[in-house]
Amino acid sequence: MSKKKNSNHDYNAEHIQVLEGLEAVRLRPSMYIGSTSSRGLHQLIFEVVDNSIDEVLAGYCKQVKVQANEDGSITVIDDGRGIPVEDHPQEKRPAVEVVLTTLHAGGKFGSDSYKVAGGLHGVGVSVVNALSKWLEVEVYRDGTIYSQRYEKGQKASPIKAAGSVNKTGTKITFLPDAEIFEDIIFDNELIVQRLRELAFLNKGTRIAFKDLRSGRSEKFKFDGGLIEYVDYLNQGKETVPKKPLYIQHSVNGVEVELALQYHAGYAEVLYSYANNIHTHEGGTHEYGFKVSLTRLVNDFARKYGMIKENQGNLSGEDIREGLTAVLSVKLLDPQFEGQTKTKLGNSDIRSVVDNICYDSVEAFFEQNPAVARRIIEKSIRASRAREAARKARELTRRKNALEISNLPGKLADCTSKDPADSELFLVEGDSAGGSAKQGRDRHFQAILPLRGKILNVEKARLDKILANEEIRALITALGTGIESDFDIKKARYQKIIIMTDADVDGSHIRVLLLTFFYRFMQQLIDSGFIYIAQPPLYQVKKGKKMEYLFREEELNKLLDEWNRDGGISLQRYKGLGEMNPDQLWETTMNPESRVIKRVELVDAMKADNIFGVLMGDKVEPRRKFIEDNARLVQNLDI
Ligand code: 0RA
Repeated sequence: MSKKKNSNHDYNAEHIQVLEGLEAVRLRPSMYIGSTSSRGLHQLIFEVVDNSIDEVLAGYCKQVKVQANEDGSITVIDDGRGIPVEDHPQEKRPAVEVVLTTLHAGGKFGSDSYKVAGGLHGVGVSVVNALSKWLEVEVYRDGTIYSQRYEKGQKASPIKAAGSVNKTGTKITFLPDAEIFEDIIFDNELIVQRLRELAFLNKGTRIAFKDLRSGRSEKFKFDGGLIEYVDYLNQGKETVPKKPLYIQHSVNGVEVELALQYHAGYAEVLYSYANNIHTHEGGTHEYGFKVSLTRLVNDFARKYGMIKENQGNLSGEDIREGLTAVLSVKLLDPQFEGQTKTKLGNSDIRSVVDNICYDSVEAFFEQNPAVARRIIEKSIRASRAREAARKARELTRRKNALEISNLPGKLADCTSKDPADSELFLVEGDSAGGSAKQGRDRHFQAILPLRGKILNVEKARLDKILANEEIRALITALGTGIESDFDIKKARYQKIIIMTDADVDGSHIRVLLLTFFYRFMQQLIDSGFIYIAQPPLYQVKKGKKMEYLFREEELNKLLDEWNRDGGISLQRYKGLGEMNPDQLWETTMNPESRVIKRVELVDAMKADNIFGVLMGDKVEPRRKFIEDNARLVQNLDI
């Protein structure tokens, strides 16, 4: 406001508007990038990358490089046309300045290529500029290198020619402003995941990442695009058809791309995108795809006589059991709706996608009747299993209602009835279960021993899973119900602690349990209720001194400190059962002294892939994965 008063003296009117624009961004950053947490911080990179991808979509850019620099800044380089440097006709100053200092300026250059518009996305590089301590731009255009520097969104140097060059493109380097963001440390994993996704979605584009500090470097280029995306998601699984079915088709300026493939498991994985934005909440394109697939499979099932006239249709859910599909649409004016602005709203897209998908998948079914039959058979089996599961569930529910206490016999429950301070330990084996029961604080700690390997839930269907005794005991103990009946408010414990041996069997049972939670009770993970206990690996004694150690490195360090020669006694715990109840309490269960790790789901896509590899049908990739990532599984970076 005060600046407006001075406008006659210091600035021309246009200039003030610009200043106010970027100041508004600094004042309320969350309005432009969603938040000032890690998510918002990464949004800065993706914002710049999106601009480069716009150049890809316009057909002028083949590669994008992202580099994390030693000083914490980020560089994004592309080989697009380069941001124009000529004077902007209305603003009468270099266009690159307008782009970097005016909100939503990107769209002003009126092109009819696909661009992301509105909402959180596509707010423009000016927002990145406003929220950076400094930003430097280099433009390669007309054989010349132009460069300019900004500080907190404001021009710090005029644009100047700095030599000649025989390429075109844009290089933007920025350091996020620590006054704005809670933390300005980037997470390479998040960056790499988004870049990989963009490479899948924009086939043939080279997208690279390099971290100059850690030396990590990744290069992506997928000529198969969505086909390779589905291959990646179905890695390690038996699939039908062998190669994903792929469709690419444009109608009235809308480009539709789809890749799909069934796998032998039961999970449905459907990712949809509009202009490279992951539409988590679905929308018209996803709906169009779903209704077309349901109609088509039913049409063929009737044509082949696989469902009879007097039988009802297969449901969409049944038809999508075991389906992995990625749908990507590109359109001129995407409308993003929904709570997180990730639902495509354009109503005309529904029938466009419906028609394209129906016709193309129909043609595929005509040419591959054996595949069509297998898909229909799978859907029919899913439908029967769903009916069986419904009955089984109903039975469990009725039983619950009738019997006052239906808690499993081997559960040693806690006395507290307040879920917020109740803990449930899932313990491998009866002997460790016995020690845990004796060692625990029965006031708030419950113990459920789980015998042997529980069922492989990735490979089994819900009806079979519900028939498994261990799983039923677990579900009843938790009190939440399962899948569609799941209700987090009914959870009897808000800490569920998986306590297994630190060996291969232990890590297997842990992965099985996590897969189970992930598939059927994901909210428990999302709510942060799932934990992993960390039992010690060694006990070392010397005279009156005694230490528990959790890692081999700690052991070596301590042995050096205590002087390896005489008087040291070392016990290596091979299993929980080797600890007596007091030791188990002290090292692993006592909230005062224990370490437990909370399980977090960083990225659903990655988790899906990892669970697929671990739990899928092919043995080889699973074994390799466990061998390669023994630590990862142990640390649960998933
Ligand atoms: C405005 C207009 C044009 C391109 C760009 C901006 C542009 C922005 C960024 C940001 C990162 N990389 C970028 N590449 C291009 C169109 C250029 C023309 O018409 O020549």
